[in-house]
Amino acid sequence: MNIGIVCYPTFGGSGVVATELGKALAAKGHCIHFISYQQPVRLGSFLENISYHEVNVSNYPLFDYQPYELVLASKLVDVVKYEKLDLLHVHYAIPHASAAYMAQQILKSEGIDIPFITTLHGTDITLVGKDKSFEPVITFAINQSNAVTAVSESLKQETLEYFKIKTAINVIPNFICIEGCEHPDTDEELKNSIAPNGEKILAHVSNFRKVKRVKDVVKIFAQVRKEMPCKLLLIGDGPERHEAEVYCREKGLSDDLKVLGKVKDTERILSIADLFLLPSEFESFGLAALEAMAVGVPVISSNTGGIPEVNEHGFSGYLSDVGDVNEMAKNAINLLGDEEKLNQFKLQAFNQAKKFDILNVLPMYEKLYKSIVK
Ligand code: GMT
Repeated sequence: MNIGIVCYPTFGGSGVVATELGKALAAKGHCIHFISYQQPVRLGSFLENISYHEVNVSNYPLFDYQPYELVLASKLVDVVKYEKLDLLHVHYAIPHASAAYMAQQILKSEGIDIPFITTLHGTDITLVGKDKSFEPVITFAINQSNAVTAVSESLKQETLEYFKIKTAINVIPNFICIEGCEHPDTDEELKNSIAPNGEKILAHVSNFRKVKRVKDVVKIFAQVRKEMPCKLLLIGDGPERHEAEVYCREKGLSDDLKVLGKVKDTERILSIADLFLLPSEFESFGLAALEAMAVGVPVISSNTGGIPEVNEHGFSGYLSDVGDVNEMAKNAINLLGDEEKLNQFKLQAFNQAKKFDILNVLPMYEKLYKSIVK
């Protein structure tokens, strides 16, 4: 099939999922056209069956805000026509679904039929989606989609609760490529440089937005550090990063904190960790937790949104109520302090991640594509 994938090119989960999906589809022989305002970070260099079409946003001085949705829709019309696409798959409803609808209508007026699938990722529905000013457009664009998917059952239910949705929502979970994670080469040099005396390593990956509760990450770490020598790796960047760093300075934790910023090879870095922390206020899925589990790192998380569909309590890690830092720290201390149990959880985390192997998930997307392409 000839498929156009529209996504955000950044480090966020929806862009990662869209890019990895496109790469996997291309490896199976489909022709994939990524359409975005920048080359997606996970795309890397040239790959067979993949092309990238950039949406050029001009900065005409009249516009305080550039009309991205319009240039995206125009780009979609162009790519669909000239690359003869069979289907558009847009990741993240805002503004991708409405841009796809606009392109679809323009093409229809020229006698070209192009179906589009919208994949809901989370904040498009839960945070921004609840902002009433977006609601009519999101509801309309979702309902006009030829098919809709959500990355967890929880997100599907949230969507149905907040929007009047008439289209069926298919749950297709996020995925991980297990091949290559099975025997990850632990980067001993990196491990020694982070924890030279064999300290336990806790890790957190996110975009450091409020919803991630990064302060809770640091508070959990502070409690664990009272009980055993340990290090905290903070991976990613965003508005809450500075506050977390300041907190560490004030509490005298900085010597055991390593802030890595945005990195592309998260798996390599995560594979040196003993525990992953995800205390978010909300997660539709929690892809970062799945990425940690795939390299055998158990997860201490909140029990919100779609996280319980990914992290199994008492198996791949532990779940607690949002904000229950004390319980999260207690679970972390128990696990890290018992080597045998920790190793068992590391294995179980990997086994849990296997359920989300791309080999199981890719056919679900392909089946859906076939059902809407004439
Ligand atoms: O987590 C974010 O803030 C980024 C956001 C995105 O769209 O990139 O992530 C959402 O989509 C991911 C991929 O489907 C999910 O794993 C995340 O749980 C979800 N984030 C939230 O729901 C807060």
